[in-house]
Amino acid sequence: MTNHTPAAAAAPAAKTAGPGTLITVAPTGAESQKSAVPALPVTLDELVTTAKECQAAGAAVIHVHIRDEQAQPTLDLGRLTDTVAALRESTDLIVQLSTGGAVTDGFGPRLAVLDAAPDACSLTCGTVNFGDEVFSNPWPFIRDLYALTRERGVVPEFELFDLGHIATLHRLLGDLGAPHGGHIHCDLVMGVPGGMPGNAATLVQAVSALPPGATWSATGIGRTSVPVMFAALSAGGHLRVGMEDTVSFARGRPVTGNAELVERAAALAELAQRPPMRPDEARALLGVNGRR
Ligand code: KMH
Ligand code: ZN
Repeated sequence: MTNHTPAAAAAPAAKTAGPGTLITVAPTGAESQKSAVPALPVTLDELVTTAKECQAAGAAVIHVHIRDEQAQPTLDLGRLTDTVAALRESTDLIVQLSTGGAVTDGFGPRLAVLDAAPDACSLTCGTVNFGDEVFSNPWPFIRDLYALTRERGVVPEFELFDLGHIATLHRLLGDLGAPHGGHIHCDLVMGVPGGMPGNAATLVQAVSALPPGATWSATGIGRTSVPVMFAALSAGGHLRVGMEDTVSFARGRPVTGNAELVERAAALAELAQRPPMRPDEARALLGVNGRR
């Protein structure tokens, strides 16, 4: 007597260990003030120190916003270029510059971010209410930014704050073709007041609408950080964490530094049996070429 029952014959082949988890750290953002959040990295030294700690904790990508001498958000090209160089010098992380900037930044300076020649950049696929503000991303800007990423050989990460942004992503790919590197990677930014909510049902709906073959991370803003992490891991996604997205580690407990957010994400990824990817594995996944 064998155990080759019809049920056993129909069972899928055992899977080897699944792919790892890409962890992106977004350490600073443009919204929090240093005076209110002293642990926020705002100088180049603070950013590089955080970056090294986060790489050691399991991050493979760093999503970068920078600040000026007064710790205010800036898109100053000289500072951006120095930041890219310093992060490359001190870490193996994929350097992804924000092209979103702050809600007050104009389209010209946001396009000029690519002059700093990062490995990768964020590319938001639509306008969204952003608390009391508006994060403006009209179609002509999205199209021009995407065309520029292709021209400059910068790998875009498509930031999706709302389900409608996914329709724009399809339009972009249909009109202009595949991104540099050939791979589509998205980040679901959930829980922004004005964008899609940060919960499992919305995440599953968003993922089902993504282009075939796309990979994705998810980010839960504020108190949605932890539920979105669990939802993303259970649905096969990757993670973005950092003080851009949440400054509370738990209710009433401020974040002491970005590394503890990456450590928590890495621990959950280990529990999910999809350990953090190394930067070289992330480069292969995302189609990021060697250092220029
Ligand atoms: N600071 C937000 C207005 C991005 O980096 O591309 C936009 C943002 C998105 O953070
Ligand atoms: Zn950002």
